[in-house]
Amino acid sequence: MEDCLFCMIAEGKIPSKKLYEDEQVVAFYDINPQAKVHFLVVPKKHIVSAAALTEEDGALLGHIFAVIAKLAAEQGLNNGYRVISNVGEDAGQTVKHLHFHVLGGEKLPV
Ligand code: DGP
Repeated sequence: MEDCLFCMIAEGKIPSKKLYEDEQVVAFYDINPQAKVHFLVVPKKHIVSAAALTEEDGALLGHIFAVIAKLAAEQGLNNGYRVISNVGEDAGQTVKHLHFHVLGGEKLPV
């Protein structure tokens, strides 16, 4: 989708520090890290937020969480990590393309 930051990152039109990419998802480090390790896992398909997911996205979501687990292990997050997806204004969603924050590498505030 034009004018979507994460579509442009997924397409390589805007540079990012990528950790992983396959035909369905891309993962890259957050530009404004909120923990020692903070990366984003993003479907290449343009979905506005988790609120726009449908039953048809079930396999994609399963894949996303498998990728999150693999990357978290590779990043050494063996003591745990947090997965967050902000939905809408009240949650502070700034990029209107579904993404999962993965935070860890230290004890996170509760
Ligand atoms: P959210 O508030 O949930 O919509 O989070 C969006 C995140 O995206 C935020 O933590 C900062 C990150 N971000 C915004 N622009 C860029 C960018 O150009 N590159 C990277 N790597 N991250 C970005």
